[in-house]
Amino acid sequence: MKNNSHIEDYISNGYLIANNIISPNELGLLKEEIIQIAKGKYPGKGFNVFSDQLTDNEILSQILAVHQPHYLSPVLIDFIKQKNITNILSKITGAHLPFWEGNVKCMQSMYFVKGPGMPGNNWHQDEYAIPTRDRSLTAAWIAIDDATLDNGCLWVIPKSHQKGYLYPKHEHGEYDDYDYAESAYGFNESHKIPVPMKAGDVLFFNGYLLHKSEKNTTDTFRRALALHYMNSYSLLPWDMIDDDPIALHDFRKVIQVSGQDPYEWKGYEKPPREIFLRNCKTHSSKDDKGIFYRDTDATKEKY
Ligand SMILES: O=C(O)CCC(=O)C(=O)O
Repeated sequence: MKNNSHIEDYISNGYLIANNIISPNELGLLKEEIIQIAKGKYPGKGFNVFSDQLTDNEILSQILAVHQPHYLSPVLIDFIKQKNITNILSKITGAHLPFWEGNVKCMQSMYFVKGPGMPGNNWHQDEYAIPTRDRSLTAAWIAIDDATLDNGCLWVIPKSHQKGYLYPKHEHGEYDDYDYAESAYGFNESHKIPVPMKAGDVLFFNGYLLHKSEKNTTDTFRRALALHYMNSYSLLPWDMIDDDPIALHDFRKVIQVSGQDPYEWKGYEKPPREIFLRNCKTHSSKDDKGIFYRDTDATKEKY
């Protein structure tokens, strides 16, 4: 990657696949690291929930996803800065913006383990949760295993990001197939396409692009690492505390990965030494989100 026509395609379609840019060795590190994290390798809060008696597969079978694993794991931080990924991000993240110079920062990681029978995520747009000010939110979704129609690969609706419209969300009621998260509605699904991928491929997509994944109906894992990035010039009003003026709020638990951070002078916030586990299979109640909370009241309040 990536010549100008790839960049034009990304701006127009809202997604781009880069084949084979993560090596088997790197994938092996990722597979091992999630087991180590789950077994409590790193001091911190959030993962003392599995018995020592369980096998690796028994532990992994209980995890749908781990949020912000890079808050604890240096291996995950290395992936956030992986050069093949950041080179592409430096060309596409703000390619729709005038005067953009390739500056990119990362604010989120999510490690999907998604074992046998684990549900998909219904239609959504990532900007709904992570609001950039310039529509620059960009996911890099790394296939750690082959992602297939049967094990729950992603689906996208090409060009659905174009207008920058955030669709409303509601409870979808299909809890045998999708997790608890509300689904977007009010659009035409007829142009949806599946995005099967080989292990080592990376799907990049814009934060307004409608996408979903399906349930894993196989007996193996469908692991993937989703990393989220944005233009460093945009403030990020995310994870706010109550009396913060929204116009100035700027989430600073970020990692600069390309170019200069124009707001470097603000400094960076150290993330908490904690990660969040999503273990939901199927849910009938919106309140039962299947998240193991860590023990402190602070986290219960926040999440
Ligand atoms: O990996 C999945 O199953 C869902 C990922 C997703 O929707 C996302 O990263 O926004």
